[in-house]
This record gives sequence, structure tokens and C-alpha cells, in this order.
Amino acid sequence: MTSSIRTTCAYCGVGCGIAATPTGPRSVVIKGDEAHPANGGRLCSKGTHLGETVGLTGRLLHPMIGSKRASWDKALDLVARRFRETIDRYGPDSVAFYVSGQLLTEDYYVANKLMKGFIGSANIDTNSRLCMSSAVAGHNRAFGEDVVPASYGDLDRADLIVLVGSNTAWCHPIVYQRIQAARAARGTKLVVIDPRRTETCEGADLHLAVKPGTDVALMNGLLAWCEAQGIADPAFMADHVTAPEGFWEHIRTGHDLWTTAATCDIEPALLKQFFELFAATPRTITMFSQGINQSIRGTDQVNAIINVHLATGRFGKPGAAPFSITGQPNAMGGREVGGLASTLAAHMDFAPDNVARVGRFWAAPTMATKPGLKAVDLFRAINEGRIKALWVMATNPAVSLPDAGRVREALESIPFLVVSDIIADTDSSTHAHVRLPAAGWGEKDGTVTNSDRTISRQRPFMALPGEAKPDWWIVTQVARRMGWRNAFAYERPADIWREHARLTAYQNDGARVLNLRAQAAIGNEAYEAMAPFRWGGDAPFAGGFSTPDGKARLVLTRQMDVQAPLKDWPLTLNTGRYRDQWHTMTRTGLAPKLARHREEPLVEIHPRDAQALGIADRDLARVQTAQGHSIFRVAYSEGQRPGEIFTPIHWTDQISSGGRTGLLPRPLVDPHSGQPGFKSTPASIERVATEWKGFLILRGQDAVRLPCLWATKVTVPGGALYEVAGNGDAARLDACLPKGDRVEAIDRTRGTRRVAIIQEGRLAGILIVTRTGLLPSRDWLIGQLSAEGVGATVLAARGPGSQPDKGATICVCFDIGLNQIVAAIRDQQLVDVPAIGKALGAGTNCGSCRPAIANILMQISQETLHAAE
Ligand SMILES: Nc1nc2c(c(=O)[nH]1)N[C@H]1C(S)=C(S)[C@@H](COP(=O)(O)OP(=O)(O)OC[C@H]3O[C@@H](n4cnc5c(=O)[nH]c(N)nc54)[C@H](O)[C@@H]3O)O[C@H]1N2
Ligand SMILES: Nc1nc2c(c(=O)[nH]1)N[C@H]1C(S)=C(S)[C@@H](COP(=O)(O)OP(=O)(O)OC[C@H]3O[C@@H](n4cnc5c(=O)[nH]c(N)nc54)[C@H](O)[C@@H]3O)O[C@H]1N2
Ligand code: SF4
Ligand SMILES: [Mo]
Repeated sequence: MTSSIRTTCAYCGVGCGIAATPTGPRSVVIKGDEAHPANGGRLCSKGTHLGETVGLTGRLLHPMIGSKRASWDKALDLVARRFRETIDRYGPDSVAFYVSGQLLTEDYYVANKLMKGFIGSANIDTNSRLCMSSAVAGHNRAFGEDVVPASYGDLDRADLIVLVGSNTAWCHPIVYQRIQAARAARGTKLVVIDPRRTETCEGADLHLAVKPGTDVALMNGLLAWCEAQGIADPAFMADHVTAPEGFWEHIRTGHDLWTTAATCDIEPALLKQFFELFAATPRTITMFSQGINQSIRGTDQVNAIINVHLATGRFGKPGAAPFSITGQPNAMGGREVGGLASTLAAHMDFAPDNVARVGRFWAAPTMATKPGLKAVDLFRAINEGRIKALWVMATNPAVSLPDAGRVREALESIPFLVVSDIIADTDSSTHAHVRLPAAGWGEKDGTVTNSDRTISRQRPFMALPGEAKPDWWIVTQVARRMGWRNAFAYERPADIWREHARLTAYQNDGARVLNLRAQAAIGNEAYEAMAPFRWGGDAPFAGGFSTPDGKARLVLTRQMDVQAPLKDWPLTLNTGRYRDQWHTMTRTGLAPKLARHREEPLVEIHPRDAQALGIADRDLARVQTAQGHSIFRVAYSEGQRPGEIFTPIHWTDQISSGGRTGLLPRPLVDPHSGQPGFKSTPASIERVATEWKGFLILRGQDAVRLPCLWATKVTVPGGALYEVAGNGDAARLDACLPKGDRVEAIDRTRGTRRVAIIQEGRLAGILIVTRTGLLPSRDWLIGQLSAEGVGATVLAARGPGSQPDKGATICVCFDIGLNQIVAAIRDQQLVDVPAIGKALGAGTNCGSCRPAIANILMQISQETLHAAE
């Protein structure tokens, strides 16, 4: 029997523990680790299906210089030489690293040390700039240190949980399940503040569909209400908090219930309900993520939330705290090593004392003395010719930065670009001069820190494929070749971990809460065996805040005017995530089961807005902003606020033509944090008429480029499904079909053409396009990819006795579709989620689809009610 290896999930900041049991060189059985404090054995749909993503499809297996394979020696020498030459000629600030919260702490530490201590520039920024930097800036302003003052255990102890700008049911599903368990066990109340009615709202007591960008007004209004009700906490404030001059006058002026309700466009009665609930509940947790951080007023929004908690004493006690929930698996570890351009190392900034201290510790020859360029400015500096060499690690900026069209220009024009990735062809790596194959999840070895400061090990359970190497190894090899052999002489991740731990403790007289002293002398075996542990404890600021006087700061925040709709851009574009995909889909995109939840990128729009523009549900539509345009499938949604549309961030040029969100957001950033305002870009939308539409199913995973207006790809069992639409002669798509026996059927009245390629009784590809007809169900055809003895009858597209259409997949674990759930509810009179679980199995494994099932139940009961009226 093979024993299981304990590791941590590859995806979100919940940081769930996993027990991985390898069953072959590249196959593994994934289970939740029951002993891990973050999840107690549970996993969401993405974690559950990690096993489907560990194959070698698309992997980068060798160092590449241009399109040619190179030895590690050659590739590393070239990187070191080009960085060295650029620095010698143009100075240290002419080079940069752009890294990621998906690096391990050890990788992050050496990259940061190399740039800030040895190259002598702080031009290392990370995708956490796009993600957490407003929370970092808010924490620093309020607490004097970037520390999340809460833990998951607080969710079990709270009586009220407020989710602001967080689609927790999709993005942090195991935290959401924990919240739902608390509701069931002890009646914890849940309030969701989000302009959209997301699935997170299904299990909530109250949803406030706030007008986007008005969270400061909302929180200031809440604080004004609390003060007027006498529940501000003067005793707590006198001991622990200072307020700037004029703070209370400001809160007391213009923040009454009516004004707040008008600013936030919320029914006054609903708003009052929330205020009363908050005021009556000392044990309250306010969790926030991208609806707050990704805003040009993100830092003020963070501080407006923290203000309410500090001023009402809802802080540092069980079940009472503001709680920034992090996105990436190691967003927090990156913050701990200081991997942002605006921080130095180990929670120290660029104050001269800190620069001197870190310089001594590293024995650094050329310390950076000031912050470096933040992500958006960094790419702008490339376009302006100021940055001449860039090394991108574990992130895909050509997709994920705002105004990604300009970012591509930067990647194309920079004299020297290095990309370390696990995947050979990403939208970013196609521009690289050198591509370096990195070790991926299941191969790499080190530590990550989750949202509640719990540090866990990621452990390898597979051999490194091809010539892939861990990121820390790659960085240290380049550092050694640049001449810093001794400072980067690590032989294993544990060596780096110990040094990082020592730096957190170095001359730390209590000024910084982050102190891993106990880890500084840990042996290699103890590092191997390290159990998850949380630094900072339950009340990290029990000994005082990390400010000179030990007190937290209230920050005066003002609601800025929200831009009125513009003539050419009457709508506001909001962007975000799908439940079963991760960012640019380089990994989740490999799992057929995960593709089923959303098979195309949708633009969600309120039916009223759509109808006014003559756009029907399921049409294609072009979303346009001042930065660019992309095409999406239209999905009517009553849960959208009129005036707002929503698109997903996941599709790239590798898996779509024209369906990319990244081109659209404007590159405006928060003045304190530099975080882009991804959630609100002025936009317009118009219907795209195409002469034909259809789909293509291909066996295998070879990448094909489809010559048509719109194409999107998802992985299905045994192959890939492309949705296509376009104008002119659809026959040009035939070029994408493989070789083999060809069968064809044409229905001239409907303009339908079906072409199948069969190789030795197996379906190799099928293309179905139509001008006016209906398209057959994809499910049965996808099933034919793994069937034997396939013949020309496949063109009929529905096998004898085949199942009725299951509808859109809701439960990916048991492959249960919408139509099946609706039928079961109607036929068996099912009234709740557990009953549906009993009848169909849906929702009984990972549980990620339970909010969706609750939503279906609600819609059916509303329809029944309407019918009865
Ligand atoms: N399935 C999945 N899970 C993920 C990820 C993924 O790619 N896929 N990525 C991970 C990462 S890195 C991150 S950062 C997290 C992000 O997790 P979340 O922050 O939960 O996700 P988002 O979908 O980006 O946005 C959250 C919500 O903010 C709302 N919002 C927009 N504008 C406003 C506003 O003005 N005010 C308020 N109150 N709300 C607003 C949006 O409507 C949206 O529902 O998810 C992590 N988990
Ligand atoms: N419009 C809009 N844009 C957004 C957001 C939004 O809400 N709206 N959200 C933003 C946020 S919060 C985030 S976090 C970013 C995420 O955006 P990105 O970081 O660009 O997205 P990923 O797809 O996670 O990119 C990770 C890359 O690293 C590779 N990789 C995986 N593991 C490893 C490894 O171990 N080593 C190396 N070297 N490479 C590896 C993957 O193959 C992939 O190419 O997107 C941001 N962009
Ligand atoms: S909630 Fe899901 S994606 Fe996030 S760490 Fe847990 S299993 Fe992984
Ligand atoms: Mo993120």
C-alpha cells in the first residue's frame, strides 16, 4: 500500500490540507486532510479535482531559448549575463522581477533577497499588487503592521458575519461551508454586501445590493449609527486607539441613515436592518476581498471597515474582528517575506534603520533604499523604455493586468524577457526570450501561509518531470552566476526557511508581530515533518499595536463621488471569478469535470438593459471600453444591478478568440496601494450578429487556432469542446479537423453542416455549424470520444436510447445537470438541499454546488408562488 502525503491545496487562500496518495507516476488520489485546521478534511470542487490536473499536458519540460531547447547551463548563463549587462549599462533600476502569490515562501524569499539586497533595486512586484495590496496598505495605516487580526476559528465563535465584496461561496468555498455550519449550529447571522446577487447570497439572512464604489459611505454610515446608538466603545478606544483630528465630526456629518441609503442606493429599511443587527451583535466578523480591495478607493474602503471594528470594540476578542481573506495559496507568505515593491522584508519598510538592519543581516553589497515600481507602473515603465530586462515568475500578466493590450506591447518590446512557468505556452510566455520550466504543485517543496496566518507545508509526491526545477533553485542559480555564490548557497528549502525565520526575529524587540524565532533553528527532519501552525496567535495585537505609541489608528475616510454614466460608456463593467476555474485556466482548464460548470465566458446583464439594446439571452455581444473590446455569450441575470455588467477573468488567447476580459479594465489605481480598480470600468455593449454558430469537438489536447470571429475552448473527457461563431464560409474551419475517414451531412434548408472524422472506429473530431437550425446536445457527442466502433451514424448526433439532455452541469462531482435537479424537485416534491442530495447525490461530496441548488429551489418556489397568485 502506498501511504499518503500531507500537503496543501494549490489554489485559494483558505489553504486546505490535502492527503495525496500517488497511484502511479502522474496520478494521485486526493482527499481532504482531516487533521488540517483550515478544512478538517473538506475540499471544494477545485481541490477535489486536483488529480485531473497533474498530467503533463502542455507542460514546459525543458529550458527554452526562443523556440529552441537549451541546457540549464546555457539558459541560466544567458539570464545572468543579460541581467548583469543591463545593470552595468543602465543601473539596477533598469531591471525588474514580476512574481506571484503562487510561489512558495522559500521561492519568494530568495527572489526578494536577490533584487533588494544584491541587484540593489526594489523593482520586484507581485500579482498580489492586483489582489491584496489595498488590504496591506489599510493594515499598515491602522495597525502599523500588515497583520490579519482574525482566524477561521473566529467564524465558529461569531454571532454575525458580514461579507463585503466577497463571493465566498465560489472563491473560498470551504470558508463558506464553515459559515453555513455556524449558521446551522448556533444561528450565526450572515449579511452579504455585493452589487450582484451572487450564490453567496443564497445562504444569507440579508443581501445589500450596494451601488458599486460606495462602501466607504456605507461603513461611515454604519459607524455614525453605532455612535448615535451609544455602542461606540470609549473604554477600548481610550486604551488602544487614536483618532485623527476631526474624525468624529466627520462621521457625525452627512452620514445619517437616509443620506447613506441614498448614496449606496439601498432601501433605507434594509439598511436599517443591517445597522441594527450590527449594533446589537458584539461578536461580529467583517470579511472582505476583491469588491473592497480592487478599487481606486480600495485602501480607504479597507480602513472604513477597520474603523468600525476598532471604534465599537469589535476587535481582538473571540468572534470579533475585520478579516481580509486572501486569494492565492501564498499571498500571505509573500507579504511575510516582503515581496511587494513597497515593502522591504519580514514586515519591514524602507525606513533607513530597516534598510541598515536587513543589509547587515544579508551582508548585502547594494541595498535598495526606496520602494520600487508597482505592477501597473512597472509595465508602463517597460513601454517607456525605462525597464529593459524583466523576469516573470508564476503569473500571467498578459491576461491578468488591467489594459492587457498595452501589457502585451510591453512584453513584446522589452529587450529581454524571462518567464518561469510550468506551462509551455501562455499568453505571457509566448513573448519570452527565455522560458524556464518550473516545478509545479505536487512536485515542489516548501511552505505557504493562508488567510488566517496558518503556515503549512506543500510537499512533493511526484518526481520532477523532464528538466523542471523548483523556483528557488532557478533563482539561486542565477544569483550565483551573477557573482553572489555565498549569499545564495542554499541546498534545500529548509535552508531558506531557517534564514527567513531568523530575519523575522533579527533585532525584533517586539516592534513586529511577525516573529518566527522558534523556527530559526529547526532541523531538516523537523522541517519535513512540520505540522500546520499559526503565527501571531488568536489576538496578535494583545501586546499593543505595531505603531510607535502601541495604539491603532482610526483613519479619516471620505466617500468620493462615483462617476456618473458617460455618454459613450453608459454601463459599468465588473469582473471576477467562476466557481470551478482558477485565473488564467492553465491548471483548472485541464480538468474536464471543472469545465462543465461554465463552458463559455458569459457577460451577465440585467434583462432590462439588454432588451433596451435589442440583445437577447444567449446572443453574442461585444463589450467595449476605452481600452479594448471582447466578445462574450450573453446571460440574462436578474441578480445584476441595472447599469452594470459582469464578465469572468479566466479565458485567454490560448483558449479563445476574442473572449478575453483582461483587455477591458482601465489601468487606474488606488493612490495608497497602487491596486487597480478592476471592478468598475466604464463600458458599452452591443449585439454581435453572426451568420453561423456551432461547435467543434476534438479528441486529444493539441492546441488549434480557429479562424473565426469567436471561439472558446474547454477540456472535456478525452478531448476539447470549442464553441464557435462567425461570418462568411464556415467551411474554412475544416482545416482544423484531423486526418482520417471523413463523413459529412448537409441540410441546405437550415444551412447545417456536420463533418466527422473517424480513425479506426474512433471519433477523432466532429464539427457542426448551422445558419438557422438548432444545435444538438454536446453531451452525447463528447461521450463518443471514448467509444469504440463509431460509424457515420455519429452525424445524427444522438444515439439510440440516449439520455435526455441533462442541462447545464450543477454538481461536477456526480455530473448532475440543471434539468435533472428541476425534474427531481417537481416529480418528487423535494423542498430542501439535503433532500435533493438524497435523491440525486448532488451536493453531497465537495458541497460547492449547494448554494446553486438552493438557488434553483428558490426560483422554482417563486415560480410556483407566481403561478398560484
Ligand atoms: N473559483 C475560484 N476561486 C478563487 C480564485 C479563482 O480564480 N477562482 N481566485 C482566488 C483569488 S487570487 C482571489 S483574489 C479571490 C477573490 O475572491 P472574491 O473577492 O470573492 O472574488 P471576485 O469574484 O473577484 O469579487 C468578489 C465580489 O466583489 C463584488 N464587488 C464588485 N464591486 C463591488 C463594490 O463596489 N462593493 C462591494 N461591496 N462589492 C463589489 C463583485 O460583484 C464580486 O461578486 O478568490 C480566490 N479564489
Ligand atoms: N479583470 C480582472 N483582472 C484580474 C482580477 C480581477 O478580479 N479582474 N483579479 C486579479 C487577481 S486578485 C489575481 S491574484 C490575478 C491572478 O492572475 P495571474 O497570476 O496572472 O493568474 P494565474 O493563471 O494564476 O497565473 C499563474 C501562472 O503561473 C503558472 N504556475 C503555476 N504554478 C507555478 C509554479 O509553481 N511555478 C511557476 N514558475 N509557475 C507556476 C501557471 O501556469 C500560470 O501561468 O489576476 C488579477 N487580474
Ligand atoms: S477552498 Fe477549495 S480551492 Fe480553496 S484551498 Fe480549499 S480545496 Fe483548495
Ligand atoms: Mo488574487
